[in-house]
Amino acid sequence: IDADEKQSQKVSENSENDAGLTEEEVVLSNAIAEGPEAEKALQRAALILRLREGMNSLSRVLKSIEKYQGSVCHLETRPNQNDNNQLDALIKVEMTRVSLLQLIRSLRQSSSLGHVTLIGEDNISAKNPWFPRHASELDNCNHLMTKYEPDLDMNHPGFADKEYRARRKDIAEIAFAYKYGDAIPHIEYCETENKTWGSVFNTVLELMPKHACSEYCRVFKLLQEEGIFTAERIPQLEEMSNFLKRHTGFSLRPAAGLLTARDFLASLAFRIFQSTQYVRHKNTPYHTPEPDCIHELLGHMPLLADPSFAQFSQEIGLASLGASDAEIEKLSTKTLQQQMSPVLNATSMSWSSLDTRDRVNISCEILETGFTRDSYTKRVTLQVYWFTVEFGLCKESGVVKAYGAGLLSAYGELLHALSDKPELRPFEPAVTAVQPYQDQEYQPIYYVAESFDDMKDKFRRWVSAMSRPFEKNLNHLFSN
Ligand code: HBI
Ligand code: NLE
Ligand code: FE
Repeated sequence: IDADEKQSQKVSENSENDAGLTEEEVVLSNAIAEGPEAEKALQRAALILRLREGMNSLSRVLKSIEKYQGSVCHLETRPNQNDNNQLDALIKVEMTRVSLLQLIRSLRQSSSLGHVTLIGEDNISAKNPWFPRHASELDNCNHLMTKYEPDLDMNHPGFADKEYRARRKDIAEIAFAYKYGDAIPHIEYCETENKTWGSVFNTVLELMPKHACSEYCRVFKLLQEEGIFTAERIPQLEEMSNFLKRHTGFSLRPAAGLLTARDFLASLAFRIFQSTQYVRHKNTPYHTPEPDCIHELLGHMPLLADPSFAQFSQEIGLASLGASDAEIEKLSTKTLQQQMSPVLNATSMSWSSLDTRDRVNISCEILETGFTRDSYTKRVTLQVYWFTVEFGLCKESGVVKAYGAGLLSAYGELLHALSDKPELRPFEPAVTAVQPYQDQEYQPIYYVAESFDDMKDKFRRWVSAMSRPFEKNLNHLFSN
């Protein structure tokens, strides 16, 4: 295994060949040209699992790997440091990319294996990157980050509320079961949920004229006129999806929670927005740490129905396909998985080959992520999506307005952003792409575009500098 690994590390080093392309870029173009053949290639991945029922869970995981025709190359287990009845396992597998995605999908759906949690995975191969070529393949793009979930995060407003967690889980299961082409399931929202929506809705309605950009206000009114936006009830994803389709061709599919940036951005390339369906906890209408349907509906939908903004969103999505992890980071926010990748790389060498102190640290970092937020929220994160689509500000006749969805769905942060507390800086993609920030509290820094159009122009120029030799071939993938 070790010899193999050195070999593959060598291949992924960016040595240039005659055509001036890096080896990675050549392989990327070949992968596109090979099409379905490339999908059959075997690849190796490291999975880190928490086995809540110890060895019993392990045998179920191994059966599942066998079922997807994968082979196990390496397996280590050790008792969980907090609970000796639980096991932590590092399993290295070799299988086709598609089977791997299916396996991961089934591991993510805890109910199918019972009490197994996938803590980390390291399966994005620079040699043979997989990305969806058709909207139906988004069925494989539903990887969640175990970040900010109420089950894992003590600071989540719903952490102590068992009933809330059960409800959130039920709604998330619906998203896991969803397949391309299905009708979006109708959710019967209860009175509490509708009331939470109503209070956010009414506050946004009140703040909008002064603080929201004109494109947002325009579509918001349209949604009110059509009876989709009212204070009384949470709009269904299905009716919102139909509204978007008519205006920009965007549509929705349900998501179970905070998706990895890679999966989330990939869907935008197909003009599909993956939307959560559960509602934030009633105690914190003004702000919640994870995306919920109030964030998606009130924050994202109005601008996705704006043709020029929809185009911009799709371009971010297209730019993300086949992009390297580093580029995805710049396009989005650094995902938990990517933040962990140095750790995962070390881990995939083998736990036992590391010195004992490192091993302890690694175990804390990976296995405690849900609990020790501080260990990663202070890490440097890099993003453009974050400072535009989520938290962007722009000028309108000299007045600063909000267009970011994370502001328009969280009036606590909206008022903070437009107060004199945060620092406002002019928007520049190359700068925002390397801007460190904390993603757990209100942002200390926001970027202000001269105008909406200026922001989009600047973004396009920046993206065109990303090296993707196969880009010219992308169009035919989307011709249907
Ligand atoms: N997942 N369900 C969902 N909704 C989002 O709005 C969302 C996401 N994952 C990542 C994300 N947004 C962005 O903030 C960037 O990381 C791409
Ligand atoms: N903080 C946002 C809100 O409260 O609406 C949700 C998360 C956006 C990334
Ligand atoms: Fe969002």
